[in-house]
Amino acid sequence: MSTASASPGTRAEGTGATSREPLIWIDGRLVPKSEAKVSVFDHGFLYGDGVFEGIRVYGGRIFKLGSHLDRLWQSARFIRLEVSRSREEIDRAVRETVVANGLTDAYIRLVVSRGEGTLGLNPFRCPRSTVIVIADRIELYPPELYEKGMRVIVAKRPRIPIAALDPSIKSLNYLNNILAKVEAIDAGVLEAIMLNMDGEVSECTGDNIFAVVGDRLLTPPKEAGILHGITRRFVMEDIAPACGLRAAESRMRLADLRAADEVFLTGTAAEIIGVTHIDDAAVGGGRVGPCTRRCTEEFRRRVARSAPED
Ligand code: PXG
Repeated sequence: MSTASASPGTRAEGTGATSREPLIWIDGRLVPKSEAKVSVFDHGFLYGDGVFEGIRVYGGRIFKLGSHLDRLWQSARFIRLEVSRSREEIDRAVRETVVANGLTDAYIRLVVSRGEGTLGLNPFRCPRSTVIVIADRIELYPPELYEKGMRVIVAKRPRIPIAALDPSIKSLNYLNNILAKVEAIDAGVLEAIMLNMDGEVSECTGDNIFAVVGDRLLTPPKEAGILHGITRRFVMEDIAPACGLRAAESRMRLADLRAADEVFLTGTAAEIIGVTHIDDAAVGGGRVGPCTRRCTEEFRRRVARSAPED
């Protein structure tokens, strides 16, 4: 989701933060970007050994920070990574980094890497994990894409199976997604639907996927091999009911998506965005449908009014 032209991230006036270098929080210190460095022996760099979160800030409120911290710790536990800071310390670090950069609407990247170790794979020879908080302007899909909807392809490469590396772990190892994203870029589009090894729809490279069928809002279940998206959950629990839609998890194949009334994607950066074509075939009449529009509006209204931080 990073190809975009729009850059609505706003730096507050009068803080001086516009003229200075961005400040990065790294292992307890806020340092200018040019000095924010990690060791070449960090296993996050050497092996993609670590976990991360991408988080939005709306009007100074950290959207779903509690849920992001829950997921970060779940991911860390799964890869047997001990986060070197407490939950409260990281909560504070996130807020401090946003304020220090004078940002009110932003994108936060929270990274916990395995830390510095030896050249061998053994993660337990890395004594202390490295924690990094980056707060930056958010790069979004171009605004007209929300109006017109977006084209996606179906990646030829399957989503990595749960048994090999559960996609619910938000690890630093994103090559499966990156290679599917390259397929999308080669095809001239911005996202790719990924199927699991059984040929079922799982998710996109950086977004979850939904189908509207009548008054039902369907999305692949966790067993399909997906990241348990925080936007996905917010849409299912809060946005769908407010829009008169009944949300449910449902295994689906491509034919189900193609036959749906509407298809849309959800993600921290994308929020909610309609899909008009899958591999050149129109879905939902090739337009952004009314349910997608209602959900998008409801989402925007809620985060603009008072973004929930739970
Ligand atoms: N699936 C995958 C594989 C993701 O990486 C989502 C779904 C949506 O989850 P949330 O919790 O954000 O609703 C994601 C998260 C980017 C970028 O710059 C996007 C994500 C992660 C990292 C980078 O495009 N999306």
